[in-house]
Amino acid sequence: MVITYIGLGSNLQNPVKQIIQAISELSQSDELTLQKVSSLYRSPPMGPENQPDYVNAVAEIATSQSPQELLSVLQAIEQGHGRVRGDQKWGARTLDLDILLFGDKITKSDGLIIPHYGLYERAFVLYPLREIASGSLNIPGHGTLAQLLENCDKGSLEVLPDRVELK
Ligand code: ROI
Repeated sequence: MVITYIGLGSNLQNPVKQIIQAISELSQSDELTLQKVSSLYRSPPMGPENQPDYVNAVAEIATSQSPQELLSVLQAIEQGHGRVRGDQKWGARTLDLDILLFGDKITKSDGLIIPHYGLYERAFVLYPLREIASGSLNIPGHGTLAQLLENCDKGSLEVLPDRVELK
């Protein structure tokens, strides 16, 4: 079993609902075990500003799958949420599921870059991750989670009141 962290993001079609639904789908998947989920966070879009605010969360998952197999599971969930790929780079999306970390693995192959390139400096990833992981978490090639957070301003990242219940 490997511990992996998944970043969830949405800014279309009721983003809070999209994220809660995606978490529920992850919890029902036979291929993985959902262990922890952060609060939901709202932040203005990073990148093109002519799109709605985002809702983000981070989930901890244990899996015996390979990174590529896990990616396929995540992409199937994205597609179930009407995710259209090939649209504008960094454009609005109904659901984005990113593999942030996969144990201590570093990989760059077949469109899969782990750790995720956005992990190192994005407040909407690092703060939710810190909620469910220790500051001493190793970010392969980049020190610890606590070290990354030292250089990451919270900006206008905001915790939402919506709760996610894990059974
Ligand atoms: N901005 C925020 N705030 N949250 C995201 O999840 C997010 N995802 C993206 C881009 C378009 C880079 N901006 C984002 O893919």
